[in-house]
Amino acid sequence: YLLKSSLHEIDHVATLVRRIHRNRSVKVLVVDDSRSFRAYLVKLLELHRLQVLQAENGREALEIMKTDPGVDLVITDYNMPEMDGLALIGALRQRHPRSELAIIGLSEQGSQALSARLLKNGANDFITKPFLVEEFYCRVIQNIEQIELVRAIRDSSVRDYLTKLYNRRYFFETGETLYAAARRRQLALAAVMLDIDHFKRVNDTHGHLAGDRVIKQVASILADGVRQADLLGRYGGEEFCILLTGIDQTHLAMILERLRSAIEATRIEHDDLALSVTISLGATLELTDSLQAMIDRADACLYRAKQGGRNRFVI
Ligand code: GH3
Ligand code: MG
Ligand code: MG
Ligand code: MG
Repeated sequence: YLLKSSLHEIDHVATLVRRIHRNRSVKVLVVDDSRSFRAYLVKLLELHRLQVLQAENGREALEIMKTDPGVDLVITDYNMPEMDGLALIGALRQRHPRSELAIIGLSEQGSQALSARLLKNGANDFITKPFLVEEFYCRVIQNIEQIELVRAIRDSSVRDYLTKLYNRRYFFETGETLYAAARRRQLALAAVMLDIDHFKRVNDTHGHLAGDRVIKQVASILADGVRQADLLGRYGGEEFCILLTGIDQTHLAMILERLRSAIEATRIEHDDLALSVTISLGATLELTDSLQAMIDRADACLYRAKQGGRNRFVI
């Protein structure tokens, strides 16, 4: 019976891990001064294809966290030289809120006071050594799932469901900050509006699903075509907006042309068809009275690009 139940447990763990992996790879940092125990933890985690980093004390762990922003979960021992688990957890929580990083503290058996202190210092959970493998997996997975859930909720409030780009509300919220900084520090800022050409034809000829597919594909090409620092959003239906910082006229023209030609060159597969579309773009570098005024100006340029024959940009 015991064997059966533990096999069932491992199956359950595999299902949970698969669910997490669907989204992306999960990164775990293991912190323990005992090399052999660390190796054991790493093996358990890697068995389920979790990506694992290691540190042998708190100080080393903090260094890794500074250089690698992608860690989802830290599992830390308490008793370590240089910097112990409590100090590490305290330091980590200065920079990484519970909504972004899960921390599990490891404590020795019979030290309930320590477990409480780990939690009080900011750990989400603790595991008492020695532990059952099933318990270890369950706690690890539950903590990762919680982080993923918070991320999903946050994403759904700022991202557009179809394209996963930022929605209009988030674009303006964050855009206002970029705009204010550009005004204050006299930095260059470009506002771009773009719209898919004759998009109604796609819907009318191939149906709404094909239309959705096209919008998604265009969004993904745009996302690949802008820098990490640029702000790209879905403005509405088949219209997108971009804010680019620290850019001059020549560079802006280059980027707009690159986006235009990338979309023109793409064949979008839908059923047995290979669809192609073009976009028109309008942009301005003038820091007018407000972000909305800049967008309006870019929109006026977009209108001229449409009037001029589409599949082009106007600055
Ligand atoms: P133009 O070159 O002048 O932009 O022509 P157009 O046909 O693209 O004109 P318009 O911008 O007026 O049409 C946009 C159409 O996009 C109208 C609307 O039905 C469709 N649309 C808006 N949002 C979505 C969406 O999420 N999915 C799909 N499939 N269609 C959408
Ligand atoms: Mg130790
Ligand atoms: Mg439109
Ligand atoms: Mg259009």
